[in-house]
Amino acid sequence: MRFALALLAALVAPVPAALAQHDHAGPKPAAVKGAPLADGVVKKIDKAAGEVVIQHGQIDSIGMPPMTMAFGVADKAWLDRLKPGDKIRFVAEMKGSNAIVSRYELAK
Ligand SMILES: [Cu+2]
Repeated sequence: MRFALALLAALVAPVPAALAQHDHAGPKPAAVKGAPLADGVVKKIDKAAGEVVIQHGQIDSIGMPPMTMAFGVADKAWLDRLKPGDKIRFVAEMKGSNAIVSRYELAK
C-alpha cells in the first residue's frame, strides 16, 4: 500500500506544471482527449443493452472508486471489437446519469 501511494505520488508529480500552463491558456472545457485513462478489464458485452461491463480502477474524471459496472459506449461498433478478458485503458464520461466509455485503447 505504501509503495502504491509512493508510485501514485510519482505519477501525479508532473501535474502542477500542466496546471500552470492551463491557467495561462485561460479556462477551457474538460477535453476528453486529455482526460486521464482509467484501467479496466472487460467482463461482459451486452449488445442488446448497448453496454459493456467493465471491472475498473479509480476513475478521477467522474469521481468513481474501483468497481465492476456497466458502461454505455460512444460507438456501438466497439461492442463487436471488445471481448471478455480484454484489458483496456479508457476514458469515462457521464452522459446524463449514465457512464459511457468515450474512448479506449487495448492495454498491453
Ligand atoms: Cu464504476
